[in-house]
Amino acid sequence: METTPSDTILVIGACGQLGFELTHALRQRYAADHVIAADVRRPQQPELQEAGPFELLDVLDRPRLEAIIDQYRPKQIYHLAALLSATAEKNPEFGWRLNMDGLLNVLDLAVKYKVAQVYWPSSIAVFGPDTPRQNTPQLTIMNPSTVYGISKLAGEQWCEWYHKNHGLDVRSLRYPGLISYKTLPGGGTTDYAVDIYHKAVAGQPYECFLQKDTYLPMMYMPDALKATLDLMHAPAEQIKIRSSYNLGAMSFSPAEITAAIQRHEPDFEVTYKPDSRQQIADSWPASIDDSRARQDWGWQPEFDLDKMTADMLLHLHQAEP
Ligand code: AKB
Repeated sequence: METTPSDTILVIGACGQLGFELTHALRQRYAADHVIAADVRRPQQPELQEAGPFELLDVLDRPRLEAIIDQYRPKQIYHLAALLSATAEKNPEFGWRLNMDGLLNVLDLAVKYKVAQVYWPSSIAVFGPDTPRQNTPQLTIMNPSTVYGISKLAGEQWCEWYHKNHGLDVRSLRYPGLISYKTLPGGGTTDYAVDIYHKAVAGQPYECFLQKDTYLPMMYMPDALKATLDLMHAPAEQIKIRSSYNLGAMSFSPAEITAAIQRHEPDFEVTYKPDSRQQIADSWPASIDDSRARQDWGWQPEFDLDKMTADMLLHLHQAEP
């Protein structure tokens, strides 16, 4: 175990796609009872509650958040609760409030209670239709066109502001679409790249909500976990960017992921029926330049499309009843 009793970690949004796996990874790495999982709803995955402490928490309920921080005195907070791009577009007022006020509650209380480190995820959604789409640089035109993207860009600036003005050690990554066999995403534009594997394994055709040639940056969950933990463990002087780091691993289109799956499941069929998420995808980068993350703290992904596809299909088939 790499921990002492004071090394308590609070994960807010622990029942989500990333939160569930990150909580598990942290509990594997540290003493499980020092990793406090918190979410607005009770976990559907019983292990999240059985393997360590669990607290019901709406991050917008500041007194409750403060009570939890006061009780556990966490050394680190991972604040992951958010509405993703497609859902926030349907509920812009709540999307803005949750994504913005939730972050400000966490940053403010982290300063008040001298929390040593805060992690908060940003996204490729901070970029917009005016951004160069290929190999999108760290610093470039942003102009996001979604509520989610606007909230992530504003959140990045707040992280930088808290670092500069309060010395808060807050760190962040701009995740691409995340793909996992353990958890489902909820309400994102990149969700098709998870759904498609589930349909393939179920032996059913898939109707894709993006056009076949829409390229987006994507990442397999083990790489996302590694990036997050590597970033958080890097010495503070190596963290030169306090807004959020570009992070890349692979980039593919629906046609390419279909072909990768068909190399294992030749009868798998995909049709295309773009919906409102197409417009969001069209405003995002097709690929990401993550050279700053590679230079500053040694980021290096392990999974490409073929390696991820083999692993996803293996695990999803193993989980079949
Ligand atoms: C979404 O599609 O909204 C997210 C993201 C790229 O941040 N997966």
